[in-house]
Order: sequence, then structure tokens, then C-alpha cells
Amino acid sequence: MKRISLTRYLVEQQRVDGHIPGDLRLLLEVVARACKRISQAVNKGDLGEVMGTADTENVQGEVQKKLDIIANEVLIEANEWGGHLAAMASEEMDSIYLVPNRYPQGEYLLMFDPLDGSSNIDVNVSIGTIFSVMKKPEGSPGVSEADFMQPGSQQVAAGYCVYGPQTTLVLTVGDGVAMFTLDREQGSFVLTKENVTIPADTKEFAINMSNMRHWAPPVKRYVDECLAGKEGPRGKDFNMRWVASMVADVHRILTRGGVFMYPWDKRDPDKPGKLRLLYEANPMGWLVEQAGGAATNGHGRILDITPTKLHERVSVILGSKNEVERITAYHLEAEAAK
Ligand code: P6P
Repeated sequence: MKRISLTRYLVEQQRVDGHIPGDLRLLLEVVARACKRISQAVNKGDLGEVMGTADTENVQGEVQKKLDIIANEVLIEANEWGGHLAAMASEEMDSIYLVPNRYPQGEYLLMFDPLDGSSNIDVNVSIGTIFSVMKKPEGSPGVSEADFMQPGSQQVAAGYCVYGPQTTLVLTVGDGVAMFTLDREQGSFVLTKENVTIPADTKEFAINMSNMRHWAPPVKRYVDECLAGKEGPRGKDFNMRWVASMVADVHRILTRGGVFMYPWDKRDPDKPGKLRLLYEANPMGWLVEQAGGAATNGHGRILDITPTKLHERVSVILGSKNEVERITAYHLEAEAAK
């Protein structure tokens, strides 16, 4: 493949396809540069005094890793002065971050999980940054949390950067999914895959099996059928994977298919799920849809959900279209039977 940089890909999306305005292109280049810096910090490991936990908790009540805080600060500092953003929201911050008055205000809202999967940091397993971009609603005076309460279908860009054996940025601006691998010698992201497609069928599912006794019946039914293998109703054997890092699990699904589930379970019945809608499920859901897959909460399309709060959680079932549709059908059958 001819070596096309992320910058050239975005310029072509702007100039040739008229797909993205210049401001959005510049914003995405800033996010990519921030991911490069996060990758450098992550890759230092114990050599960089960035490992281990900070003595703080985030809004989710989770103990923050030092790298969670570093990644959050890198994204804030890289983006606040550029003039493309009205505000940012992060898993690591209770409320939205308004662009300081000393900088020009822009029209975009940037949401991110600065370092997802951080329980894997200390054991050297892939982690990543997830980001989502929307436009601030027209005409709304100033900017507030209410401006972020838009369904995921309103995203104008979404992606993640996985810090694994390679550092790879995966991006959609609504024209399919492209993957860019970081060339450390050049210091630039190089296009290595485009028009990424998820096979509609799969033999691989991803779920944390230790929660089996807490699942709703439709999820249990689906997983039991997978475990029954070729002798069971599915007539084929399945494989299971669970990295406990959504970025790594979704990257595998974009690369070779599969289905990822973090469903509601009865451990915390009032919570719709563990994962967050604005900066995990929405960006990953759009990427998967753009690659021909599907993403639901078991009842309906994730990207159709209008959030009511910044850190809203959601049940997530995404990946190979035929499998997601099967699991969703089991949920709808169970509801109809009530
Ligand atoms: P569990 C990471 O903490 C995360 O938010 C996702 O990246 C991942 O898929 C999930 O939680 C793992 O959760 O309960 O298996 O540790």
C-alpha cells in the first residue's frame, strides 16, 4: 500500500470528498498528536515513573492510575488552545471542561476516555484512548452539559488509539473505517487499512464469563448456545476472548469479526450496564456500524439513545451483524413473553 499519512488522508477527506471541514481535520490531527504523546508515556512503563495508582478516584468511584491522569491532561492541554472546541468531557472529570476564555472558542464538542482498560496497565496488556466528536447545537448560548446530551448518531468523528504491540489509530468520519499505524521512526501515523469490514457471521464471542450467574436470560441463552458448539443449536464451535480492555476487544472485532458483550447484569440492577455511552459505546458503536457491524443495548440501536447525563452507562452488544441481531432478538422475545 502506498504510504499515506493521517494528515494526507484527512486533507483528502476534506478536499476531495468534501467530507470534513478544515476545523474538524485540524481537531483530529491534534487528537492524533495527543495519542502519540500518550503512547510514549504508556510505553515507558516502569522506566517512566508513570505506573501504579494515583491516590485519587474518578467520578465513577474508580481508583485512578497515574497514567489515567497523565492521558487526561495530555488531551486537555493539546486541545484547549486550538480554537476548534467549545468544550470537552472525559471519563476522568466530573463535569465538562470549558475552553478557557483566553483561547478562541470553536464549534465542536470532544468526549474521551483518555485511557480505557487501565486495569491492564500494570500487567502490560493493550490499553487505549477512545474519542468522539460532535458539533455544539446551533444557537445554544454559551456551552453547557445539555449540549452534550445528543444521540450518538450526531457524531461527526469517532475513533480510538490502541497502545499494543503497535500503536494504531482507528478512525471514522462517516466514510468507512480507516486504520493508521504509528511509524515511530517518522513519528507519524501511516494508513495501513481502509474500508475495514466486519464479517456478518463469527465464531468468536467476548464477555466476562465470571459474571454468568448475574446475566439476564437472553444473554445466558446466547452464550449457552455458543458453548454447546457444533452439537448444539448453532451447529458450530465458538471461541471466547476477553481482554478486559474494550479498545483491544473492539480492535480484534474490527480486524477479524466477533461479538463483544458487556450487558446489564443483576449485580447493580439500577445501572443499565458498566460501559459509558458518550465516550465508549457511542464512538465504538459508530466505528462498528461504519464497518458493517451492529451495536445495540439489547433492545435498540445504541446510536439512537439520547443521554440524560454526562456519564450515563449503557448495556453494550456490538460486532458481527448477524450475531448482534440474534442476541437482540432473544432480548425482544424475552420481553414479549413477559
Ligand atoms: P471487567 C475497562 O475497565 C472497561 O471499562 C472496558 O475497557 C472493558 O471492556 C471492561 O471495563 C472490563 O470490565 O468487569 O471485565 O473488568
